[in-house]
Amino acid sequence: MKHIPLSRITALVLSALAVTAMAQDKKGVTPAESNYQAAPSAMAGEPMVQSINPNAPPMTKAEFDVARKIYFERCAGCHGVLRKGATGKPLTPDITIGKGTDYLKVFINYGSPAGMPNWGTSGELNDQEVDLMARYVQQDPPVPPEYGLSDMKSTWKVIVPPDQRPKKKMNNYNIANIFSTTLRDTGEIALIDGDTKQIINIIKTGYAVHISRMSASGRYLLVTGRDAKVNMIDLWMEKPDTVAEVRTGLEARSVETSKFKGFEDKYAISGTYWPPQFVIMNGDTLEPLKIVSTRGMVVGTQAYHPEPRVASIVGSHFKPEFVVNVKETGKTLLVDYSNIDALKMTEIASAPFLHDGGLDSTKRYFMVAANNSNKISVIDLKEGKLAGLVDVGKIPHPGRGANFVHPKFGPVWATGDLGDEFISLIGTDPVKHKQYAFKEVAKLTGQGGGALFIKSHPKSNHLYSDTPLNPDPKISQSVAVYDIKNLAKGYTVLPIAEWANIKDDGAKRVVQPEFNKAGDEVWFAVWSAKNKESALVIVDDKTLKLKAVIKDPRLITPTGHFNVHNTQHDVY
Ligand code: DHE
Repeated sequence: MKHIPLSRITALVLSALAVTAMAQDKKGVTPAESNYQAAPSAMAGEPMVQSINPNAPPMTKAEFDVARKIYFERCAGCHGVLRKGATGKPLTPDITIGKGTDYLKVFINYGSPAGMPNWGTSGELNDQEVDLMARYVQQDPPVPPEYGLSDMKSTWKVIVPPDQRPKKKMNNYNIANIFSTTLRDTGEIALIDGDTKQIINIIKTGYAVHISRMSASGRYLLVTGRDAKVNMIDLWMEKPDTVAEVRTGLEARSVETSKFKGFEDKYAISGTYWPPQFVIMNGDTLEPLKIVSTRGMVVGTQAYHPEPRVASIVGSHFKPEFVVNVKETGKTLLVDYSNIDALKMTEIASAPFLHDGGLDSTKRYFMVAANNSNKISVIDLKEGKLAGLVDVGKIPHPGRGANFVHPKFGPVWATGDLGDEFISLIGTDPVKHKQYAFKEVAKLTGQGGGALFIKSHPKSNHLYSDTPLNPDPKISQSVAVYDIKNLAKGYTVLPIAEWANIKDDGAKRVVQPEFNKAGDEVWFAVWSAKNKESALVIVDDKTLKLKAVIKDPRLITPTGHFNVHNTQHDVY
């Protein structure tokens, strides 16, 4: 064993103690929040060539492969595929070799106040694995393969060609009120009839399925997995099912369709984390047509970033444009799809780590969280420019956010925060409420940090905020509801998980409020591990009383849910 001088051991112990003390002090960043970013990457199983740095401690091929798998399962979400740093610090050999194996082991063991989880002391990694990872991050990062048109085409399947699909709706479902529920760990979605609360179909989708979006006509549902597999589901079929599918990369989070008048259902778009790019596809077959890389310069520093991931995408209602948000470079691309052979793009720079967001009530402004910059960027989709950059709380996480009319400030859009207990209200009406437009006009206090999604509806007087990542089960298993007409009154707590009446000891995290079409019911997922019971709980929006619980052994790890009408028309 290598001899370590006493002074070095003392320094390491002191640094470990300091890290532990600070980690205990820190408010808001919990292991759950850090782990949230570090969901297993679909690339953990991808073969990659072992890269050897002669100055790094040696590793066998077998060790390298185990460490690479752990890295993609736990670390890539924050530190990036190429370890250039994203929401986590860069971990390239020019930095890590100088720190040395012992120092790195302390950090991996104890975590850091900046949000690095304590992988060792939490028991997630054993001593051997901690040692392996400390040596691994000193090697040159292996580069996953690129994914071009021929790769996409080799996965592309049109299961039912457009001319063999129904010419009219072949079922009796009230399609506008169907919900698509993510069944995360089984890689499936459940289509649920919002009127009868019956499951219509369970459809196999991509790995760790992530979101659903609707085509402009309301006929096609598009679903993306984290492995970048996109499913196109035809809701007109007698039993709605997949009619086309394609894999657009190795890792993805977003999918959307063209919504501008004259282009309804013409195009779909998938944005990928790896490779860092987006692809425009044919709207009724998913044939990949045009791939655009997002590699480029970071706003501000203008330093090159090799893997700026594509985060949220929305279809503009004002122009034939996709609004593509590029996380690490902090740029929103307005991609004009009116002529994809002579593609025009407007690049709007705001702040790094653009993540999730939604439209204001007029659909003119896209409000997107620059999450680790603690800002909301406001993109004017009519003028094609930045309308505002608003300072909010710690790590804003709106989902698509919530629009409502505030008694004093007029139309506002709201976001909750992952890193603190506040909800920010931002004025969105530059015409009649100019003095409040694109400013944080008020902060509401919520149940605590760990908020992910917030929701309202034009027909509702309520604002709902979940807190599924809060460390306190009382808070992660309930939601806060505000009376929009009397926000000063504070919030009412609805014990959603308790209402689900689940007998076992699952995590029962309550996640994502979503309204039905009429705007008089709110749906929540009660999300437990895949070997525990989960449920959907439906609340009557007028009375705030329990209306229904949906349980079924097939509802495994439900997380997001998307109402057809509200998703199609961007109602939230
Ligand atoms: Fe999500 C939306 C990325 C973890 C549930 N998530 C999004 C979007 C992005 C994103 C970029 C916006 C898509 C859009 O609008 O086009 N999510 C990521 C991650 O990178 C992250 C942090 C870690 C990861 O490796 O995936 C992550 N997300 C999660 C979860 O753990 C959640 C809570 C449960 C799950 O199903 O995995 C989760 N994300 C969701 C949901 C939406 C979403 C439900 C859609 C919200 C909406 O209202 O539209």
